[in-house]
Amino acid sequence: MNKSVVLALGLILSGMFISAQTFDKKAPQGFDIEKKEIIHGKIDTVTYESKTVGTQRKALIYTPPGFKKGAQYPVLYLLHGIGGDEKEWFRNGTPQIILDNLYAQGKLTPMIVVLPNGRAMKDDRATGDIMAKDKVEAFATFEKDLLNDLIPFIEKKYPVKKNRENRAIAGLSMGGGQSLNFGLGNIEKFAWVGGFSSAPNTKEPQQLLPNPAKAKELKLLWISCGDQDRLMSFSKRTSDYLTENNIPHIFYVEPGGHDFKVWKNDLYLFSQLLFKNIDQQAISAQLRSEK
Ligand code: FER
Repeated sequence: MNKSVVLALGLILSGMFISAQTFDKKAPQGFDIEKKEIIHGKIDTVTYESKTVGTQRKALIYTPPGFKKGAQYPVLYLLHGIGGDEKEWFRNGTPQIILDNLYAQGKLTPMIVVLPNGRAMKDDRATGDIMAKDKVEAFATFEKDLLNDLIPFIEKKYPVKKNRENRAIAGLSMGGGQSLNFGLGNIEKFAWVGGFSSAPNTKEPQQLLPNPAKAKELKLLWISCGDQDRLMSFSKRTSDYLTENNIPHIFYVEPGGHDFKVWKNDLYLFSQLLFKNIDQQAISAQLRSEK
């Protein structure tokens, strides 16, 4: 073998080794237990002016341990489900604990996480009939609020990197549908997209991605769902369409239903891939092979 073949083989093998070593399939015990002895990030509530809704709206912001105003961070927009609001992840998913623990192990690229209220209407509380037509429609309206009101606000108030390579969107259920709809509909704005147990608001594949080749510009397209979730078909049909069109993506079917046990595990896995040089195909193959 000549030298370049040896070098190429070496690179391929070491790449496989690294991805196999660093990518767990399931969060280890204690991943969501608060540890006193480590440095913690910080959660704040912010209020922004929404021209879309015509009100002041709230979002939570998690800044990472060791956050410095002088640095510049990538941003993850992390969206909630139909029964929630900007506090749903915080209350039920403790993302600040999961992420603090990952930072303590050096497993994350420092990022700011924005937890918005994805029900873009004047009364955006999760009260009354949460399935009412106007409330469900407000989850679609949030695309405008996010792009025209919230992102510009964050980019003015926080030291963040403002290009697509440094902007991610992910969410659970209705928020998963929003992430796929808004992320794939605005690939020039987002390079990292994740749908966790995406709900029926997920657009049909043809409508979601009329020009599938465009999705090759994504750094990460993550679709996950619990194997007991009755909403599986929305994730599966999306992944099938991507596969038919040779679009690199990760389709991760995990044990579980439609609940925070699954979504916390998704955040644990997904967050470690963000804003890094990753090989989706390799990770995907690994997830499939170790059933
Ligand atoms: C539906 C079933 C589930 C639906 C939405 C959901 C709008 C959302 C669930 C969630 O966000 O957890 O028929 O229709």
